[in-house]
Amino acid sequence: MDARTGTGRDGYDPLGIVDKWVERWRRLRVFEAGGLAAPAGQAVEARPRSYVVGMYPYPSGDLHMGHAEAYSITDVLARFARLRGRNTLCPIGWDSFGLPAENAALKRDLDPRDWTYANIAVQAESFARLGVSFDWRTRLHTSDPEYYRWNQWLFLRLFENDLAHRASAPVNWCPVDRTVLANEQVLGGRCERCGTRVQVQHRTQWFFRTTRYAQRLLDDMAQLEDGWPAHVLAMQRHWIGRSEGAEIAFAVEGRDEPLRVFSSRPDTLFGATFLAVAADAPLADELCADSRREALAAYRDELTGGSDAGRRATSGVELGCSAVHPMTGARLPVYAAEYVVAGYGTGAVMGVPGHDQRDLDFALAMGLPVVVVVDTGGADPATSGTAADGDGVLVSSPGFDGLARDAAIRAVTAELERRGAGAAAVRYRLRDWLVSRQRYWGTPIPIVHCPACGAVPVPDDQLPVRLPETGYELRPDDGAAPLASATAWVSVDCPACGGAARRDTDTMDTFVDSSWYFLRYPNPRYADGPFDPAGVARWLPVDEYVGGVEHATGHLIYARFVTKVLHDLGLLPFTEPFTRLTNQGQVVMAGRAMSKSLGNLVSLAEQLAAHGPDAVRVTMLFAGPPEEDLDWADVSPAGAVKWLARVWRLCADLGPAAPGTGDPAVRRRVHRLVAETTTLVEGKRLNVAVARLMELTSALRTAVDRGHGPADPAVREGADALVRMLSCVAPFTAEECWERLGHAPSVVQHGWPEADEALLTEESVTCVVQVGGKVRDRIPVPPGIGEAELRAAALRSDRVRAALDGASVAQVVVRPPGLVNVVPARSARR
Ligand code: ANZ
Ligand code: ZN
Repeated sequence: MDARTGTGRDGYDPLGIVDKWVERWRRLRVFEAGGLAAPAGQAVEARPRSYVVGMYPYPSGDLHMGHAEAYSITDVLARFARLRGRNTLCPIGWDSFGLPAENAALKRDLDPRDWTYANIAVQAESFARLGVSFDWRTRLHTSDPEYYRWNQWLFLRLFENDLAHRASAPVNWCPVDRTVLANEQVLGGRCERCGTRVQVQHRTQWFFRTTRYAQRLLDDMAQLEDGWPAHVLAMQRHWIGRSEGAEIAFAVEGRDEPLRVFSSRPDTLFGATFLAVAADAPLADELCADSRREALAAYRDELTGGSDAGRRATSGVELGCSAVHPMTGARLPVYAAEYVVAGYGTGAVMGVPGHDQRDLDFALAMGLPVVVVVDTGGADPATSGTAADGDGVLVSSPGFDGLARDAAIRAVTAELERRGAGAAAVRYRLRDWLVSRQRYWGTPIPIVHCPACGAVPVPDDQLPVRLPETGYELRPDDGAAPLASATAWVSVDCPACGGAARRDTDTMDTFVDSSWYFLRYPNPRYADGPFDPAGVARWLPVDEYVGGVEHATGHLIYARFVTKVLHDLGLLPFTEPFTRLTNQGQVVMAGRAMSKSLGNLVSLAEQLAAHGPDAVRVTMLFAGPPEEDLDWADVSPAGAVKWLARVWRLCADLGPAAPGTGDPAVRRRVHRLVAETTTLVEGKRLNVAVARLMELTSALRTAVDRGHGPADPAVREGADALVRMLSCVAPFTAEECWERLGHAPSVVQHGWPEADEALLTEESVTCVVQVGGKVRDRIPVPPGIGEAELRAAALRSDRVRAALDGASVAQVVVRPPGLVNVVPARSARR
């Protein structure tokens, strides 16, 4: 079916109505929130507010199917809140710093700015034509100096409060491209661009101390139990990864400092047969004997960069020193091993191959002894290759044998404390947030490095530190960070001593930008701080936050962290930024994620051109629950167009309503469906809500065709209700229908329909009343009627009395609600 011609739709033109409404909504300013950023204390709005935020987009090109899905859901929630009388703010901005702009600029030899802002312009236009009810006054771009200056401000507040610090951390280095790669540019240990094996290099980089907030990030989840999906909370809990155990000190021969390890199983101490430290950390260098340096360097060369997941447990290199067991005094070898993570615990482990699988894999690969110290009744790990990690009692642990796990942990920890060789400890899997990026298109870090003063913060009144717009190389030949090539920009006077100094040449992770953008929306031009306190008081925290589950641990942890920091600085009155969270699923094609290389990319622009924005929105919302993946191969935008055309025709067919309230059965049906749809949207069961609207459409059509006709006031009432509710999912069509029903100027200004409680009681059913087995009457009764009540109703019937003709009643058989049989006494009329 060709949408343009309107074939088969009696003139319904889903594309022809778009511009008209985009324009009219703009002119009427119907999506502008009341008193957006009015001064503090000024009472502008008595209505309760609703702040509905979709995670802001990255401007990678035009909008795609994923955007359409996410913002269709966001928009339904916003429009629903608005119709229900809430002062609603649905903001929009762009996450416009980031690597793709830099890659596109490199490839096409242009300025990342031009690429970025051109894409933003295209997306903004597409959003408008998708009918998303944004309040465009909130518009912000994180790559604007007026925005990123506040990233720098935030950085400085963290720095002052000892929440930003520098430490050495590994980066992925591509020796061919001579550049640092982001983790997402490393595929299977190789450079995404040239396929070369990535090397690990160490650089001093900036971190935010998220670990200081680990326990509060856990504790405050209590506030989110009702509003966030349970699996997102579970993912965060796992990501933060609280672990209880002990820190244990092993003396190292020839070294003053002991080697400390963190173990969640101090009860297995007597099974430790080696120690291992993270291969990519300085600790390995400190422990390494001179004779082993070459071996360590060679081992490091083959380390693969990237995520922790791919770390092999079966390789390592001996460092040539020995550690002393704190209980037995045994000498244990010390290794550098890839499977030990530098950032977790102390970056060192005691290897207990009997009871830890990775230690066992390592020990078997290295030919190290395997000692069983917990009797779990399982097979011998040394021969089976499977660590005995079950419960049991201690064995071969002099002084502790026979103790079960918890008691053993307590006893061994107490003994370590007595000997000054350890203490109970809590560790978190969560790591400090590495915010330095060796990239150009990001927020410059507001620090100046002075040979005399060290790392000196740029004074607030010198912010923003602007990105140089010229005189830089995106990929300098010397392999340095792009900003280091902007020599004129880099040289600066030290803010502290005035001497010659250099700017920090890293830029910030773009997750810094997105950790607080929702605070700025109410007043994006605010110049006295990152956000307007009055706007924040009026709109925050976010009532409904919508975005992909891929942000469950990254963005949503960072935003929670920054919110808590700002709270602690006295700048925010709340500790959690997002009260309710909805995750939308992915749009896939024929069971697979859409991708250019698979050739299964569905173009949103083409879908919009073929079916119009309303049908695309309806298709996405109707396909399944918001959080589930949506397979475009299984849905029918043409079907959605047909339904919308039916609604449109229904409204076109209705004449002026006759007086009165109309057919009571139709009214009851309408009000029941309004009540159900309301509950469904509240519960975010949007696909079922759309199904109810379809049901209402059919019911009204039937009533027009077979019932009291197009003038029935009940049908008219139903069509009004249908169109108001429809405006949340298919706003363009709803507006056209609203006009056809004789209203003006926009359905947005009219409320969500209210269901009349009195009409929600169930309709009556027909009860057959027999006398002596012969049907004598049919009476309407409520479906839930009780036995005694039904009996009385049947005996009241005139027809039943006539049939009895004076005979007395011997028995009444009552089967609610459908049947009553009155048995007359034999004596009568015989
Ligand atoms: C000895 C031991 C014996 C361990 C045993 C476990 C089982 P969770 O529970 O996730 O916190 N570990 C400690 N630091 C590490 C690091 N930096 N890199 C890799 N592994 C590390 O894990 C804690 C356990 O993970 C610690 O307890 C340690 O191994 C290991 F039967 O110590 B265990
Ligand atoms: Zn200085």
